[in-house]
Amino acid sequence: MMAKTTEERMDEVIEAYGFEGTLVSNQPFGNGHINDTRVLLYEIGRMGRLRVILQRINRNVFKNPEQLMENIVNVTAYLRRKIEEKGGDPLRETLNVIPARDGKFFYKDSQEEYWRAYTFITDASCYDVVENQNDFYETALAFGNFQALLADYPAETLHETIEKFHDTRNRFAVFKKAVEDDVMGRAESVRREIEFVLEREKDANFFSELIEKKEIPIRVTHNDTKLNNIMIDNKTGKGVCVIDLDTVMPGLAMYDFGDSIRFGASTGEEDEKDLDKVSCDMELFELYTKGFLKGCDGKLTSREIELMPMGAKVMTYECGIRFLTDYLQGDVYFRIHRPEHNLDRCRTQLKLVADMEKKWQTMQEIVAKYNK
Ligand code: ADP
Ligand code: GN1
Ligand code: MG
Repeated sequence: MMAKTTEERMDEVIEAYGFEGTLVSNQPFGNGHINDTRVLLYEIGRMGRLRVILQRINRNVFKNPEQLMENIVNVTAYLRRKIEEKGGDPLRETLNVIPARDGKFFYKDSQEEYWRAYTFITDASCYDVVENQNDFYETALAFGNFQALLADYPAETLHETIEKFHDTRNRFAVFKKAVEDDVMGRAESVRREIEFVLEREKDANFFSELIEKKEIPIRVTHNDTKLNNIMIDNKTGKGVCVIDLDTVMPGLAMYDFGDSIRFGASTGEEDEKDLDKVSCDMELFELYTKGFLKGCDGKLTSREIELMPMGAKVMTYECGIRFLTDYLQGDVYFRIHRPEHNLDRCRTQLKLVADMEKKWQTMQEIVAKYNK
């Protein structure tokens, strides 16, 4: 049998979901690097128009989509209860998975690809750079609150959707191997970036060693807390819903704090080519620190708070390593939109690391102010 065209596959998936109404449009959506996200617009008789998110899960990245969906369904059910208890709106403040016709929370198509559908969060937006400082503060509150809401979630019931996801020591080892293998013959041209990474091996080991010594608690964390993984309400400016729950797994509070800083506190976009535009903004760093700790609602220990600057540096460094590794391996992981996209992304991350090293004292002082 001939493989189905993309259009035929879309028809198959849409049929499996059996959404009500007339499909008006079906477009790619958002700026995620991993899944294929589409927004479908339906006209439902006299009731008006309604949008739905349809995503194809990236199978290269997520080896077990069924376990992944089990995590998401359980975590969102738990969040829904917590949000209701607090008098919030669970249809808007957490993701809601729409089941397929057969009642399953995913659809496996005839080519073994996995799809899922979410209700569309209306009147809210995702951003790739901070457009106003208040928004950033609100995202910090929301990501902190996300952690507080999940503080008592039974972590041992969660599947590890990506093995060793924030194991920076392992990321470093994989990177070294990619340099040795140099399958694309690109290593020579990025000697400086490689050296930068190699000189900081001790940073790659930092959290792994603390975990081994049991010095810091393992919590349920989001693990991918960049600005475009949160929806900001268009009217109120509040962080209304934390999205992209694929990587909710046991982790460290510093990962969530750090990943938000590397993306949101940067003065440039993640793929900015002009590195003069890229630095870690200390005002944004302070704002995020303040908001995140408020959102965490006293759940973090003083030791965890003290380690937040290190979380920022290690997450940024790790992301730089990952982009560079992907560049060396031939751009097999992150979606790219131009030939050297991963290299450009890697350079902004390494620039941020260097900038944080210069501002280290200030970062420590800011965090100390809120560590009471
Ligand atoms: P990826 O893993 O590829 O980053 P995401 O789940 O983050 O995928 O989705 C990509 C983008 O799609 C988000 O940044 C956001 O703009 C949009 N999006 C995802 N889910 C929803 C939703 N339920 N409502 C509205 N927009 C959404
Ligand atoms: C990916 O899925 P997305 O685009 O929100 C990646 C993160 C990286 C980020 C870099 C599952 O996030 O770990 O930090 O790109 N997600 C996965 O922008 O690998
Ligand atoms: Mg995303």
